[in-house]
Amino acid sequence: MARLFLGIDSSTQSLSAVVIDLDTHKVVCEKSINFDAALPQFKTKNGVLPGRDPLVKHSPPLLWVAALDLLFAQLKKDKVALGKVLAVSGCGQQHGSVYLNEKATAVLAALDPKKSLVENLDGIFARKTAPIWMDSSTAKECAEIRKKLGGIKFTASRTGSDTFERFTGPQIRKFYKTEPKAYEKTASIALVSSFMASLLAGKIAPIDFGDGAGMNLMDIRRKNWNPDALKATAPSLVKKLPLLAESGRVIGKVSPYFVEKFGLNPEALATVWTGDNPASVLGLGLIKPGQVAISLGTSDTFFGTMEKCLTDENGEGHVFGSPTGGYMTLICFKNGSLAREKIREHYKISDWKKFGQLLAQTPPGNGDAILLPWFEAEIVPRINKPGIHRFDLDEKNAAANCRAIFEAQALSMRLHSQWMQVAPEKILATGGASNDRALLQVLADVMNCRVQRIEVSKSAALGAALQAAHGWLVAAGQNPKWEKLTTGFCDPVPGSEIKPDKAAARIYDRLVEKYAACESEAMEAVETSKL
Ligand code: XUL
Repeated sequence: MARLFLGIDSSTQSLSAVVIDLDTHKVVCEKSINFDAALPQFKTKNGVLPGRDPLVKHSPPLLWVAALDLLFAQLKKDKVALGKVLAVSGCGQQHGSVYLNEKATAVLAALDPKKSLVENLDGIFARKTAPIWMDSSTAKECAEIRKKLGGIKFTASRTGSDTFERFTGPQIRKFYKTEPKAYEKTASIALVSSFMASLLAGKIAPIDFGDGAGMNLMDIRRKNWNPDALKATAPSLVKKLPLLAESGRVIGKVSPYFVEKFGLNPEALATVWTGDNPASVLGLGLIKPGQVAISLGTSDTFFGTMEKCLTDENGEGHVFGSPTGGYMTLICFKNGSLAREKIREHYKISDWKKFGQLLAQTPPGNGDAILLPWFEAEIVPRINKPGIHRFDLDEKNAAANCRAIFEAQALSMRLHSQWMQVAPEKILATGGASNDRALLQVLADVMNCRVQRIEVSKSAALGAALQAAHGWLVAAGQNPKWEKLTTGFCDPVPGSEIKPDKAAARIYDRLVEKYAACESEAMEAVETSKL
């Protein structure tokens, strides 16, 4: 009998499933439910409820619940062999929080298959909506918690990150301050990931070390709730938070609801879910310490894996527990494709091929010219006031500006990932802009390491399916190796490897120093409003 494993990704705009076959090492099915299109009655736009305050971003948890019913119905309709699924795992958009009342435990334990999941769960919420990762309305709470924890460096070294508006601790504090009665009625606080896992398991699920690290509440080294962080956030929090556990750990058998309604294997195991980024790290095959992937999208994201826990004392990067047991880091640069496109538009360059040709007319290092492309407020480094800064760079020189934007982004990644103390052997590049060889060559030269493209469809849901398989094998008393488990699922694109040019790499070893100095100068000037 085929050994199938189901991974589910509960993301901002959709709920996706990937089913893998562990014997053939093949993906047997991929399915997605788009929230706005499939469930218009929840009135979301891109999965988020419209509202008056642009800083507030919430979603209705019942939307995710309804989508889970639809997803399973679709899998059944497509004749996916749900009866052969041995374990289910998943991941969720990080940081979002769901507030449950005292009825939740009993309701979860007795889900009635004759009713929909929404009808079953309607009465279990202490808060109708869930703040999600796009919410940035908690600047005050961030400052309060950071202060109580002893500043940026200490907050980051204890919880893995400085306080951030979207992180769950500051969100919980805001809820406690603004709706104290509803906070008091909250019996249990879940993350999106642990909430969805609870539906599958039919009981309150643990939060894992990956997603738990995105809360500013978990001790990143000891992997338990940090009493000081809990105290700095809200009262009685320890009673409201579930247990912490490693992702993929078996919680129990799946709820009979899914067995009776959709024909899921009654012996299938429900496991602990994780965050979408930790799951993607797995889905991209980053299973050994020191492996790095860069996703070149609207924002550029740097993912790295580390064996030991090091934290960023500047508080710019995040450290989460990795599903493979060590640690992973996530550094998000907001001015990614967005900034590249702005430069292309500014110089009226028709396409990326032409852009690459212009770039090739200039030498690596660009004659020491530097561009700081903060078209939007930047996350890394923290820049609240957008602005473009040129140092020894002529704005009229289109070719030099084309090179400058790519070099700036790669130099910034090199500079701001130094705290990880990881010298990658190879960087995997993914996302829309990873098709651009000119960009990847600059990346290889600046990082002085090989760069190869990887294209994995639904990497988060795939990571979750692999996590389900791992959890099941562990529960069966085996000692599965991640390397063996991931073989064939996430291989980089053959023939796409780019080698660094040694002479160019030496130039960038020097230029990164100048880049850092320009960055400090511009940041100081922004702070003192000289620019
Ligand atoms: C990570 C973050 C986002 C969400 C997106 O810190 O906020 O990547 O996880 O789903």
